[in-house]
Amino acid sequence: MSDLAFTDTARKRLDDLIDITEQHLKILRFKAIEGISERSDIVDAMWYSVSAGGKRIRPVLTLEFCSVCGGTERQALSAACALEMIHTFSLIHDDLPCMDNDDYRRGKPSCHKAYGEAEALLAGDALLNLAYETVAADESLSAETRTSLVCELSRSTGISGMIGGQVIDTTYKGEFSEQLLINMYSMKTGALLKAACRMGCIAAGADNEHIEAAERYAGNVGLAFQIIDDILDITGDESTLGKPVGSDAQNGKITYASLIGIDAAREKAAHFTQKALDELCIFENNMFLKEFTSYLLKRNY
Ligand code: GRG
Repeated sequence: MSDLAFTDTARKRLDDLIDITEQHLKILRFKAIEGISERSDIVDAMWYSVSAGGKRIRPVLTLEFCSVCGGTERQALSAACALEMIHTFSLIHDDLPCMDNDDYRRGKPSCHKAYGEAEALLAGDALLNLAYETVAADESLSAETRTSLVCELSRSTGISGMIGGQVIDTTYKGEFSEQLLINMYSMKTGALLKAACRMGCIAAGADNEHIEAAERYAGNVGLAFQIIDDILDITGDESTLGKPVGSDAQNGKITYASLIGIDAAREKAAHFTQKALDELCIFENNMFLKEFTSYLLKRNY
């Protein structure tokens, strides 16, 4: 297993990519409220959650895959922000009383705690729609690229992606096997990460060989990421995580960590991380992606 340190150069690159994303999200916020005459609580609720922080992993991956495929940041920026909006939407809905019923997210009261349940539901819905609009209305991209990006977004969030995974998570009453957990994680967490990496490549005009390698990379990162998430839900520190720990056990959820034990789950996460790293060899200038991938495995938040 490679054990790359997160160097100052990689830290600086990560901070820059997060900054670029957050600056553009602010611009999109102002564009979104143009033409709305009344101040709306929904707009506040949407941006309360978007601007609450978060690791911005999906936009970072989109921007970086675009870069390693020879594209510019501008080419991937609307895709990156759209992904963060959809991700934030999924967190808002995931915290609702009818789902995980969590009171804290990203170190703040969850959206429904701050704004009410109906407002949180609608803020999530509005973010999903704004995400599609953001990509579809980006006139700096060709119509063909925009169509491909919107297809990636809708497929990854739909019934064969994030929603499908969440359906299994919330409704499956049978016994969870390791394979069923892997399938659920691939849909619930992996699908949006796959879209993030694929969309970066597509925005840069990359060929199928690179798009498919990015997808395999993301599939493995998604599994490692969700397994680490499970472990942190048992061993993590609430103030560092910015959300409650023990939520899975409280909701009676079987996770990879509870099924096979924390140490074995850590080994699995390392195994999937190595598989992800192996997929990066066909990309030039992949040093940041390699360091970032290893950094995700060691995260404590
Ligand atoms: C979004 C179309 C759509 C439907 C919603 C509620 C739901 C259906 C899906 C839930 C998906 C979900 C919450 C998956 C968990 C993924 C995960 C590990 C989230 C945490 O991601 P981080 O750690 O969060 O990147 P931050 O806060 O850092 O951005």
